[in-house]
Amino acid sequence: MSNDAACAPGLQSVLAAYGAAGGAPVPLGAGLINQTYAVDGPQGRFVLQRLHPVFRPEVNLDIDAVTDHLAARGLLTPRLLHTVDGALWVEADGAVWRALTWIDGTALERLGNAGQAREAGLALARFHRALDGLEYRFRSVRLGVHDTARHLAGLREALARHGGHRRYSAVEPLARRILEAAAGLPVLPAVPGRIVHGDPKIGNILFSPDGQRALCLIDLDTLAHMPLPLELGDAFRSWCNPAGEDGSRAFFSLELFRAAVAGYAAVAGGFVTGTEWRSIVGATLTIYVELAARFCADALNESYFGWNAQRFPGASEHNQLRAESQMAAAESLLAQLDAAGAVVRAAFAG
Ligand code: GN1
Ligand code: MG
Repeated sequence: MSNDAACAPGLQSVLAAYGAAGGAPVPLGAGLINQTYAVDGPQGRFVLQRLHPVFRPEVNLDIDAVTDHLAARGLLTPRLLHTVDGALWVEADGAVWRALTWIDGTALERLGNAGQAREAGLALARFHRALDGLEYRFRSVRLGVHDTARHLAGLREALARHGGHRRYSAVEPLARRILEAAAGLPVLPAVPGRIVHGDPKIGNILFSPDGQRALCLIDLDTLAHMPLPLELGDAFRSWCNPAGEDGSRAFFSLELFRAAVAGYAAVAGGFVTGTEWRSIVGATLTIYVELAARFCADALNESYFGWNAQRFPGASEHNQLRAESQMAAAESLLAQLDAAGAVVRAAFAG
């Protein structure tokens, strides 16, 4: 992952703002959007993040309000640190930086077993339950996050714009496959939004250092009102693919799905409506195809997702593999639709 911000000229002023002048940030985590570091300051270790410009600085007001509520409900959560001047973020070099409390734990890139899947389900359900009934108007609102039609249009546009791309002929057939799969997606019923995490992929759940227990959710920039099935679809598309997001042998694990859904329903069964839980499988399939479209478009645009220059010659290759991986998992789920539906029914109505 490119982490050139570690040597950004403004970094020392950012560290000073948090009372950690002279600290040496160490790159942390595998996020594709923000750049994240661990810093050892005089008051102890903390997390420092340089926000991607897709997020407004006011997102920090939302994180502050929601984590306040989570903490008041007894949940473990990262909290924003104030600067020595009492601010929730710092602007330097045209970027927004913020700091968060350190929680000892490990972020997994893929689930290893059903016990972890159940833990992830419990953690996400506790998060949703704690926010159920919270009245809050978000200061930072990103439109069209799961507007699948918009993401598909973005893919078509990338095809139209990048006919001369060095990898066009490799990417184009995959793009056609994604657009074809999209045409067969179920129509999801409209449901009222709830306050959700917005990006509950496995890497955004912090596990205990031994990997046995899910401690809390991290990376809270995508908090939003959103239909619950889309949130759950985004969680399960990630959690139930044991190959991870850029593995070459992606599939949908019914075993992980069963454990994750059971964990989720054990805590949230009481407030999830029938319309919501009946849409979970269709939403999971939808998010696979939607995210495949986003990765595939970026295989031509090469402008959005972070990528690993140690493993791939270019952003295009990395994003193509990610798109292929989402599609392989989607096709695997498609072949197990009835069984997946039965898993959800057993958990919520059994
Ligand atoms: C991005 O920042 P990160 O890696 O947690 C992306 C999500 C995708 C995810 C796929 C703001 O999340 O939408 O699902 O990559 N975040 C944004 O790994 O686009
Ligand atoms: Mg993340």
